[in-house]
Amino acid sequence: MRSHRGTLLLACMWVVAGPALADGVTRQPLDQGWQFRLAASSTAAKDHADATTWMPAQVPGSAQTDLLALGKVPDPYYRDNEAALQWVGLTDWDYQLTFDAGAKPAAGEHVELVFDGLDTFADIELNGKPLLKADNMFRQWRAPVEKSLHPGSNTLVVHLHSPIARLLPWLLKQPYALPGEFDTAFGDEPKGKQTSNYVRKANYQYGWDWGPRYVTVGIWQPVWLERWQGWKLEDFHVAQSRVDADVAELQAQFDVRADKAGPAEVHVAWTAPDGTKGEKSQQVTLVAGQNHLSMPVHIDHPQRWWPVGYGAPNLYHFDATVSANGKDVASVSRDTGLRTIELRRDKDKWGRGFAFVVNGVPIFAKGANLIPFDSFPSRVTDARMQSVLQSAVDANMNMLRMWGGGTYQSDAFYAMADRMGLMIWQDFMFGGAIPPYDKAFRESVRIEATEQVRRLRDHPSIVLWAGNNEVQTGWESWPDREELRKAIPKEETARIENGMRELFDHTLRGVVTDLSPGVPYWASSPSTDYEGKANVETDGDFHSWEVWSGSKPIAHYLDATPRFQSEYGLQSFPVMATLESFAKPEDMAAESTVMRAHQKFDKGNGNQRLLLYIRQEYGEPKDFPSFVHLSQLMQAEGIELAAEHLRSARPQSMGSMYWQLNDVWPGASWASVDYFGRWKALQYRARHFYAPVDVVPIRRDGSTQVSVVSDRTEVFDAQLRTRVIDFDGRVLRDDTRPVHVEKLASTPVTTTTDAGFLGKADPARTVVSFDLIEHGTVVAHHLLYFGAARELKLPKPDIEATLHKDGGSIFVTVRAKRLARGVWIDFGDIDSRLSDNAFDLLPGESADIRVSGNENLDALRRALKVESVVDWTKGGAAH
Ligand code: BMA
Repeated sequence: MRSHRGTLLLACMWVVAGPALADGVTRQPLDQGWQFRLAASSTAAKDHADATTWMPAQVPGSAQTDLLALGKVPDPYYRDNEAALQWVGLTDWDYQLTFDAGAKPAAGEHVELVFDGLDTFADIELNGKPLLKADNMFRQWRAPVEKSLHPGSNTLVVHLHSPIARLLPWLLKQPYALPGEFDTAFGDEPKGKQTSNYVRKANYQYGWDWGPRYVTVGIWQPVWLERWQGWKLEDFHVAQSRVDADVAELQAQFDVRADKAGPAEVHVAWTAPDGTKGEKSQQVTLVAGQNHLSMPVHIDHPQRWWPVGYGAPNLYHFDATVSANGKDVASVSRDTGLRTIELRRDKDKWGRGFAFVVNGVPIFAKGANLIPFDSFPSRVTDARMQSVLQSAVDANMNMLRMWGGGTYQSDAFYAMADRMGLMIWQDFMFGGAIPPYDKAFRESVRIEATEQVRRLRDHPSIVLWAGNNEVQTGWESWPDREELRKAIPKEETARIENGMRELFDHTLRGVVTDLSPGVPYWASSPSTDYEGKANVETDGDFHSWEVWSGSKPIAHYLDATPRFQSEYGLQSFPVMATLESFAKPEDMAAESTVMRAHQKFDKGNGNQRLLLYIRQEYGEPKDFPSFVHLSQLMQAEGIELAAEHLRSARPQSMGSMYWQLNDVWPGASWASVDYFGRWKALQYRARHFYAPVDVVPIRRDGSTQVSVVSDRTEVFDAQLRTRVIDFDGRVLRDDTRPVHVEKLASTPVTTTTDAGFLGKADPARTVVSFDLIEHGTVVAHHLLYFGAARELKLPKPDIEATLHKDGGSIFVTVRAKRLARGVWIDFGDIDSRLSDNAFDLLPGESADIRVSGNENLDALRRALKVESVVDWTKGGAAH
C-alpha cells in the first residue's frame, strides 16, 4: 500500500513550471515580472507624474520600497526624510503582472489565485474583469479562476488604495472618531481622527512612540496560482490531548477536500528527536467536499519540548499522507514539540497568581517585548530575525511577547523560536486603539484569527494567545477615552463596550479554544481576563509605566510587585555607529531637528525625559556622545533593578518582560538591541540579571535584603562571599557564609543595614561585592552602592586595556586601578560582539572579554576605546 509514497498523482498533471508541493496542490509562484505605477486617479499624480508610468516592482513588497529601489524617494530612515515620503502612503497604486498560465485547466481541475497577504484595500482584476476585493492585511485572499484564466498569457491587476485616503472622508462624516493611538505628525489626518482604528492593518505603521509613520501600500506577501484535482490536504495538525513523561496522546487531524466520495487512507509517520520512528494509518471514507479526520496517535515516553534552560527544545517530525486508490494523493510535513502549557492562576495571599507552567514546571518568564523588525515588513530577512532571537537567548531570556501593534510573524520566525526553546506570548494584532463594534469588522477579525491560529498552532513556542495590547486598560483609564465617554450617549458607550467584550472575550477566545485548546487565551495585556479591572498588581499581568511615562524615579520600581510584569521600560540612544547611519556630524545633539525626528516619545521631547533620568542618576552629561553612553547605562541599571526585584519576589511575581527588545529603525527607543542588531548596555546587563542563578541585593530605606534566585530545578549548596571594599581597593570586610539555594525559587539570605555593612566607612566611597560560589567557581556576582552614581565620589579608575589573541579568539583584558563604574569597551565602526560590556570593575580587578565578529587584531587595536562613567559626566572623577 505504501509503495507509491513520493510519486504524487497530481504533481505531473500540470504543464506550467512550479514546485509541486505535496499537499496535493501544485503552486506556481507569481513573484517575478511585476510592475507598478501611481494610480492616475490619485491627486498625487500631478506632483509625481514621473511615477504614473509602469515601473518594475517587487512582490512581496510595497510602493515605498519599490520607489526606494528605483531611487525615486530618498532613504526613509535618513535624517528627517520621513516627512518627504508621506505622500506615498496617501496615494493609490496599481500593480500589474502578465503571466503565462499554460494550457487550459483540465476538466475537474481546481485553479485558485492566492494572495498570502495584501496591504490592505485592494481591488483585483484578472484579464480586465473584477475578481476579488480585499480589506484585511492579516488574511489570505483566494479566488477560483478556472473560468476566468486564459490559456497562455493572463494579466493580473491589483489596485491598491491608500487606507487613509479611503477612510478619512468617511470618518470625517461620523459623529465621533474612536480613540486611537498616536496622531500623525504630518497633518494628513486631523487630531483625534485616526483612520487606523477602522482597518485591519499593522497599527505601528501609522507612527508609534518608537517608530516612524510609513503607511505601506503593496502586495506584502507571496502570490500563487494553485492547482489541484481530486484531493487536497488543506490542513494537518497534531493536537495534543495528554502529554507527560509517560505518554503523549495525540490526534493527527487531517482536513481533506475531496471531489468525490470514496475510500481513502490517512497515514502519519513520525521521527522522534533521537531518530526513533513510528507510524500509524487508518482507513477512512471520504465524503465529497470537506472532511475533518482525526486519528489517535500514542507515543510512549515522549521526548518533550522544553523552554530554553529547562531541557532540550525537542521537535518531532511528522509526515502526513492521504492515499486513495492505492496511490498517495496528498501529503504535508510538520515539525512540532510535545508539551503542556498551563497558565496557573492560583488564589494566594497576594491575590491571584499568573504563572506559566510548562510540562508541570512553573517557569519564571524572563524576557522582553518584540515589535516588528522593520517599518517595511517585506524587507525583513530570516537572518535578521534569527539574530534578534539569538540575542534574546544569549541574554538568558526564555520568553518574548510579540506585541499586538505589529504583524503576525512568518512561519520561519516561529520555527526559529521552536528550535531555540523561546516561549512566545502572541498577541492578536490590536495595538491599543478602540476597535469598531460592527459585525462585519468582527467577522473579518474572526476569519483572520482562524487563519492565523491554524497556521501557527503546531509551534510549541506559542504559549499564550492574548486578545490585544492595552485596549481594555486604555478604555478604563486613558483621558481621551474618558472624554469620549462623556461626549457620546450612554447607549453608544455600551455598544462600544459590548463590541470589545464580544471581540476579545468571545470571538477570539472562541477561535483559540476551538483550534488550539492546549494553549491558554488571555483577553488583553494587561488584564485580569475580564474578571475585573485591567492592570492591577494583585491579579493578571501588569504594564508598569509610572517610571518613564509618569516620570517617577527609577527606585519606584521597588514599590510594586505585580504578579507578572509584562511591560516596563526606559529609553536610551543606540551607539554612535548606529546614529552615524542616519545623522550628519552637525545633527549630533539631543535637540537637533534630526535627533528629535528619531525620538518619537512625546513628539520628540523624549530626549528631555532621558536627560531627567540621566541627571537623577549620574549628573550632567559632558557632551552628546556622553549623553548617549549615559542614556544606555541608565537604562541598563534601571531595568536591572526592576527585573531583579521581580525575580527576587518569586513566587509573588512570575514574570519580567521589559519593553522592548528590538527596533523598527535606528533611533532613540526602549530597545536593548538596536535596528542593526547592535547590543546596547541593557542587553549585556540582561545576560547577568536573567542568568539562571543570580544574587540580588535590594536596598530600601537604608537596609539591604540579599536573595539568591535560581531557575534550576534542583536545590544546591553554595557560599556567599561578601566583601566591603573602598573605591581605592581597601578591603574593609570579607566574609563567607553557606547558602542552601532552593530550586525554582528566590532564597532570602540576609538583611543588613547600611551601618552593618559600612561601619564608619564613607558610603560615597564604598561598595559591597557579593559572589555566589559553587564548588570554587563564582556563579553569580553583584555590587551594591549606597546611593545614585552622582552621589558617589567616583575616582579616576585608570583603566588599562590590552588586546591579545588566545587560541582562535581575540580577548580584551581590562584592569582598573580604582573602582570603575559602567565600563564600556568600544570599537567604533567595527562591528563586534563582546562576551561582556557595561560592567563595573573593582579596584585592582581585571576582566577578560572575548571579542567576536572581527578578527583583525590591528584594526581592533586602533579602534579600541574604553571609557566609564567619570569620562561622561561634567563633574568627572572625584579625585
Ligand atoms: C506600551 C506598549 C507600546 C508602547 C510602549 C512605550 O504600553 O504597549 O504601545 O510603545 O508602551 O510607550
